[in-house]
Amino acid sequence: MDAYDVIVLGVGSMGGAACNALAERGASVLGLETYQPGHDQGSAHGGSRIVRQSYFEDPAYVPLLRSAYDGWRRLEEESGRDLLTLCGGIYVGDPASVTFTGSRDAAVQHGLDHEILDAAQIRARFPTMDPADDAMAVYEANAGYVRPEETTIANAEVAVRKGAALRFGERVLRWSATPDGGVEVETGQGRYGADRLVIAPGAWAPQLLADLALPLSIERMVFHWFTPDFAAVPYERWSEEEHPVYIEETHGNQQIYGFPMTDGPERGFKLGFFRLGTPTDPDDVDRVVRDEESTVMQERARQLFPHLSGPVVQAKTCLYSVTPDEHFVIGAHPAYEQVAIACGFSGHGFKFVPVVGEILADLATTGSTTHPIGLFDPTRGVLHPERGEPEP
Ligand code: PYC
Repeated sequence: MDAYDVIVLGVGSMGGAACNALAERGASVLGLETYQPGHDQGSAHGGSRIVRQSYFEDPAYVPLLRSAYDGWRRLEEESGRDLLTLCGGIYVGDPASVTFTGSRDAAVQHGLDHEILDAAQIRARFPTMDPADDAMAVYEANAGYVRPEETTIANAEVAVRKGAALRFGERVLRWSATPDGGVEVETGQGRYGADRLVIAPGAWAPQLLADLALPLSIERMVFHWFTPDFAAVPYERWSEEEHPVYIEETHGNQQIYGFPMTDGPERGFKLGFFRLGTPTDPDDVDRVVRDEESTVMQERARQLFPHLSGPVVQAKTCLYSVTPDEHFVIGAHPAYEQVAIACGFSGHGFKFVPVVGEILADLATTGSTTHPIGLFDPTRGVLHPERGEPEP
């Protein structure tokens, strides 16, 4: 049986970054992945993912985001690929919304550059948008988007160049801890041994971490690309040269998010709902997007973008792995110290890819990390409702 320092299960976004970081440290690494790099069966496709630092989900994410930004630039240099575009980000909401107040509070607490805009200022600056009269926004120039497929391919290429062995098209059947404190992994093609294991399973966490019975909801999400009315607002105003990424939440309305046009006027203006996924089985996802789903999306989007009138250019499904508190799960496996796990990214994890790779490499090589990951503790009460702990 082949033996390695570390085996990584899942060479998608997080696992690929872990392979890269581990190989960088000189570990002998085997990465195992069911699909091919850049595939569209999981949570890392669709051309773009938001990056931002004024993080309304919790200011505790901000130090990780600073590290992630450094990591994005490093990965660009190492891979020679163009991954991160800082076109700005705007977070619009009514004055009491989490989107507005949380973004503002995170920016203030961490001294991040930002501007506060009211509805008239939003309209004047971004003529694609017509927000509610009481809307307020945080505008952050240091935000934008990253390219998910390119990222996953980049990490795989760089990891291999540094000596990692990556096996694609090989599904993991089971893993186990061995009596000597190592691990063993069985796939459809072979058995492998290692001192340490990293499990970065994406939407397949319920299978590969079945022993933990985490309360993860694997959800089918839909995103759409619509054609704007360029006669009303010209293409340039929708393009990444002038338009930021955005998140909007007004008066209890479900948050929407989206991107400027990144690849020319034909590709459409991409957007989606932040939540509103439907539970699914990652091996049996309904990939067909129905007209009704597009209509609901377009009607909601037009509350902010009245000129988003054109037809759907494209619609795609994607998978979220949602935890009850929407914070990630990263840390040592509660029963096996030689196993590090990362899952439950709840639809907002991609921007953290480089720093999660570093954290997983830390955990697999030293058993701890200096990055602040307390929020993601796999043993926290909300992930273990069987304990019946009171709500925090
Ligand atoms: O992380 O900004 C984000 C995001 C938008 C939609 C889902 N996640």
